Amino acid sequence: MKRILFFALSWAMLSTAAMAQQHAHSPAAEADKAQVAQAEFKVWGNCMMCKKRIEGALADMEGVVEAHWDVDSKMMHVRYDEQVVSLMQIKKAIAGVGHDTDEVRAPDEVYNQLPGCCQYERPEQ
Ligand SMILES: [Cu+2]
Repeated sequence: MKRILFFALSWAMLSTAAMAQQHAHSPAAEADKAQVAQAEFKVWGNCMMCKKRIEGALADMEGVVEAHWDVDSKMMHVRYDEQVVSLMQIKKAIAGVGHDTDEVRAPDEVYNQLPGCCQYERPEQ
Protein backbone atom coordinates (compact mmCIF):
# COMPACT_ATOMS: atom_id res chain seq x y z
CA MET A 1 0.00 0.00 0.00
CA LYS A 2 2.85 2.31 0.97
CA ARG A 3 4.55 1.43 -2.30
CA ILE A 4 1.47 2.20 -4.36
CA LEU A 5 1.16 5.55 -2.64
CA PHE A 6 4.82 6.28 -3.34
CA PHE A 7 4.39 5.55 -7.04
CA ALA A 8 1.23 7.60 -7.18
CA LEU A 9 3.05 10.53 -5.60
CA SER A 10 6.05 10.08 -7.89
CA TRP A 11 3.78 10.03 -10.88
CA ALA A 12 2.04 13.19 -9.72
CA MET A 13 5.40 14.92 -9.29
CA LEU A 14 6.65 13.76 -12.68
CA SER A 15 3.49 14.94 -14.40
CA THR A 16 3.78 18.31 -12.74
CA ALA A 17 7.41 18.57 -13.80
CA ALA A 18 6.52 17.60 -17.38
CA MET A 19 3.83 20.29 -17.53
CA ALA A 20 6.23 22.87 -16.12
CA GLN A 21 8.69 21.99 -18.85
CA GLN A 22 6.08 22.32 -21.55
CA HIS A 23 5.52 25.87 -20.40
CA ALA A 24 9.24 26.46 -20.52
CA HIS A 25 9.35 25.19 -24.15
CA SER A 26 12.22 22.85 -23.50
CA PRO A 27 11.73 19.78 -25.67
CA ALA A 28 15.19 18.42 -24.90
CA ALA A 29 14.56 18.44 -21.17
CA GLU A 30 11.20 16.78 -21.79
CA ALA A 31 12.77 13.96 -23.74
CA ASP A 32 15.21 13.38 -20.88
CA LYS A 33 12.44 13.31 -18.35
CA ALA A 34 10.46 10.70 -20.23
CA GLN A 35 13.11 8.03 -19.70
CA VAL A 36 13.91 8.73 -16.08
CA ALA A 37 12.71 6.05 -13.69
CA GLN A 38 13.00 6.15 -9.97
CA ALA A 39 13.29 3.54 -7.26
CA GLU A 40 13.65 3.23 -3.54
CA PHE A 41 15.25 0.25 -1.82
CA LYS A 42 17.15 -0.65 1.33
CA VAL A 43 20.93 -0.49 1.54
CA TRP A 44 22.67 -1.64 4.70
CA GLY A 45 25.17 0.75 6.30
CA ASN A 46 25.85 2.82 9.42
CA CYS A 47 27.28 6.26 9.09
CA MET A 48 28.20 9.28 6.99
CA MET A 49 31.24 7.42 5.69
CA CYS A 50 28.92 4.71 4.45
CA LYS A 51 26.77 7.36 2.82
CA LYS A 52 29.78 8.76 0.98
CA ARG A 53 30.84 5.31 -0.14
CA ILE A 54 27.35 4.25 -1.24
CA GLU A 55 26.54 7.44 -3.12
CA GLY A 56 30.11 7.56 -4.44
CA ALA A 57 29.65 4.14 -6.05
CA LEU A 58 26.99 5.70 -8.28
CA ALA A 59 28.53 9.15 -8.72
CA ASP A 60 30.17 8.40 -12.05
CA MET A 61 27.79 5.70 -13.20
CA GLU A 62 26.35 6.42 -16.60
CA GLY A 63 22.57 6.78 -16.57
CA VAL A 64 22.30 7.61 -12.88
CA VAL A 65 20.64 11.00 -12.53
CA GLU A 66 20.38 11.17 -8.77
CA ALA A 67 21.41 8.95 -5.87
CA HIS A 68 20.60 9.64 -2.25
CA TRP A 69 20.99 7.37 0.77
CA ASP A 70 19.41 8.22 4.10
CA VAL A 71 21.55 7.28 7.11
CA ASP A 72 18.58 6.92 9.47
CA SER A 73 16.11 5.01 7.33
CA LYS A 74 18.82 3.17 5.30
CA MET A 75 16.70 3.84 2.23
CA MET A 76 18.31 4.49 -1.10
CA HIS A 77 16.54 6.73 -3.53
CA VAL A 78 17.70 6.71 -7.14
CA ARG A 79 16.60 8.34 -10.35
CA TYR A 80 18.07 6.78 -13.45
CA ASP A 81 17.71 6.46 -17.18
CA GLU A 82 16.25 3.01 -17.82
CA GLN A 83 17.63 2.99 -21.36
CA VAL A 84 21.19 3.30 -20.08
CA VAL A 85 21.32 1.47 -16.77
CA SER A 86 19.19 -1.09 -14.94
CA LEU A 87 18.20 -1.10 -11.29
CA MET A 88 20.08 -4.38 -10.91
CA GLN A 89 23.30 -2.78 -12.23
CA ILE A 90 22.86 0.01 -9.69
CA LYS A 91 22.42 -2.50 -6.85
CA LYS A 92 25.46 -4.45 -8.02
CA ALA A 93 27.58 -1.28 -7.99
CA ILE A 94 26.54 -0.56 -4.39
CA ALA A 95 27.21 -4.15 -3.32
CA GLY A 96 30.57 -3.86 -5.09
CA VAL A 97 31.77 -1.27 -2.57
CA GLY A 98 30.73 -3.42 0.40
CA HIS A 99 27.10 -2.60 1.08
CA ASP A 100 24.33 -5.19 1.02
CA THR A 101 21.17 -4.19 -0.80
CA ASP A 102 17.71 -5.77 -0.70
CA GLU A 103 18.59 -7.89 -3.73
CA VAL A 104 22.37 -7.99 -4.10
CA ARG A 105 24.74 -9.01 -1.32
CA ALA A 106 28.22 -7.52 -1.05
CA PRO A 107 31.14 -9.94 -1.48
CA ASP A 108 32.46 -11.00 1.95
CA GLU A 109 36.02 -9.96 1.11
CA VAL A 110 34.89 -6.42 0.28
CA TYR A 111 32.67 -6.18 3.35
CA ASN A 112 35.52 -7.39 5.58
CA GLN A 113 37.71 -4.52 4.40
CA LEU A 114 35.27 -1.83 5.45
CA PRO A 115 36.41 0.29 8.41
CA GLY A 116 35.15 -1.12 11.71
CA CYS A 117 32.59 1.63 12.21
CA CYS A 118 31.09 0.83 8.83
CA GLN A 119 30.64 -2.90 9.44
CA TYR A 120 26.90 -2.99 9.80
CA GLU A 121 24.94 -5.98 11.00
CA ARG A 122 24.40 -7.99 7.84
CA PRO A 123 20.95 -9.21 6.82
CA GLU A 124 20.20 -12.93 6.66
CA GLN A 125 21.51 -14.59 3.51
CU1 LIG B 1 30.14 3.86 7.74
